[in-house]
Amino acid sequence: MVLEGNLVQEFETQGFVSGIKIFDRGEADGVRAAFNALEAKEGREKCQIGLMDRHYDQQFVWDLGTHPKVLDAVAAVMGPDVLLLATHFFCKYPEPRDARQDHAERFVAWHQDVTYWGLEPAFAVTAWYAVDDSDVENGCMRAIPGTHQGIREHGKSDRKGNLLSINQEVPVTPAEEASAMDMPLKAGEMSLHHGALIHGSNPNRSDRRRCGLTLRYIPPSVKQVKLNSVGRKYSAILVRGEDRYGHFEARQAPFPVR
Ligand SMILES: O=C(O)CCC(=O)C(=O)O
Repeated sequence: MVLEGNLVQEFETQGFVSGIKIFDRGEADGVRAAFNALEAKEGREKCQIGLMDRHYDQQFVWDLGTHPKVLDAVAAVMGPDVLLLATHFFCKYPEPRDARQDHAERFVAWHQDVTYWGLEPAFAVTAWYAVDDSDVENGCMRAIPGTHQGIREHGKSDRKGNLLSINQEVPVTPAEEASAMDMPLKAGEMSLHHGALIHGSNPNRSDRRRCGLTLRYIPPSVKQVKLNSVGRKYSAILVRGEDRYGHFEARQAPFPVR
């Protein structure tokens, strides 16, 4: 059992759980080597936030998105029927030390994922898999516990360097800011967060890369009623259980499930 009962309860009250072990060191190194090869092909600039839905052409991404341990954990908090909606790498590289004045450190502003995804009901679960060790120094994921109970209006960040697609940011109170929790992970571990949870991440102030792969899941009862923030209609693949709704066009699995 990947997620014990108390962790399911933690997810329900906090909106996230962290430190779920998927792979041991050796297996995690294998995933990192596969990502390194992709990075060498695509270049660092693109790897920051430009690698979307690579489960359609990268077997290692597909293998992660359909890994039984990942899906057991997702199903524990979401229910037995699971669609893989999207995948997206978030890579923050060490910032130049001799930063010029106009250099803006890359960070991820506070936001709720489902705000701009056009889903109804606005619900999804993200598994954030650590390709690299991810800690406070290199800008691990952070979240404000218990903020997943409703959608708030977002504005634009007035800070340069926000990696989010349309520079969105949700205002939070000083008390909420003070209650934020870090989610450090070793490579091969993952966290799960609710699509309405307020989360983000600070700049990478280490000399190490911080790469995470987000795997986005929804139950088949969710439909897309509007295009997402980048004008895109999702396709979704059933990866666990049954789809009794058929809201998304059935799409073939790109690789066999291992
Ligand atoms: O990787 C990060 O720092 C942010 C990821 C994120 O915002 C997300 O999973 O929605």
